[in-house]
Amino acid sequence: MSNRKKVLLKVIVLGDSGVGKTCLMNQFVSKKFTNQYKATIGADFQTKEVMVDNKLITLQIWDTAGQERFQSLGVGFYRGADCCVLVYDVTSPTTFKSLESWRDEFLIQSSPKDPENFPFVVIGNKIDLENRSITTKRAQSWCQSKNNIPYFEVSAKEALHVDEAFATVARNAQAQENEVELYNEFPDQIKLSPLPTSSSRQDNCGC
Ligand SMILES: Nc1nc2c(ncn2[C@@H]2O[C@H](COP(=O)(O)OP(=O)(O)O)[C@@H](O)[C@H]2O)c(=O)[nH]1
Ligand SMILES: [Mg+2]
Repeated sequence: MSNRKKVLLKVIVLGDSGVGKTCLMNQFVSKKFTNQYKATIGADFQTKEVMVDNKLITLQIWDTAGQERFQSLGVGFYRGADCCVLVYDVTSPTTFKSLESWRDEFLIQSSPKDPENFPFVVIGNKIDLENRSITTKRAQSWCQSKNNIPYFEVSAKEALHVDEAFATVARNAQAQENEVELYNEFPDQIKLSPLPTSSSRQDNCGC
């Protein structure tokens, strides 16, 4: 049954201003890159259909509109996300350091059911530039320390590895969605615990 359902997965892209979030999304969705720097205004998200394990899914990718400067994106931005992409610029150490607070902010704002296993993907962008300052090893070890977040180094400008990164985003978002569906399919199981004894009933009174 669930195979015939249309699958729509929400992906949000976070990271400091200027790391290339909008360019990455445009490269992935429209295969376009523009050097013009302009804040995203209007459209909150773009969609793209991708195949994951022979199944067509629609990714709804949410981009910020410049408000990331103030880390105030509003709860609607985070709500119902199936995957969170954290982006930094490999030539900018500050943007790398910010990954930690973007991850924390996401977990606070979206409060996923299973925070430890929520699918993040980290992207180091602008590898076409000469002056990189964060080594692959350093970024990888941060990702490993956060429960093995998949890590990709890309260039939105040169269209390097962008599709690979988003293929993993799609696959992991899909896996997350399946887990949520499974959980929702059998809600009655939650009620099948034995009746509490009088002492434990006091413990569980919810006061
Ligand atoms: N060299 C290079 N510049 C990039 C790349 N991606 C984005 N940029 C530039 O970085 C600046 C910020 O990009 P933008 O997508 O607006 O960043 P955002 O604020 O995170 O959305 C723009 O001037 C882009 O042209 C890249 O892969 N390589
Ligand atoms: Mg932007």
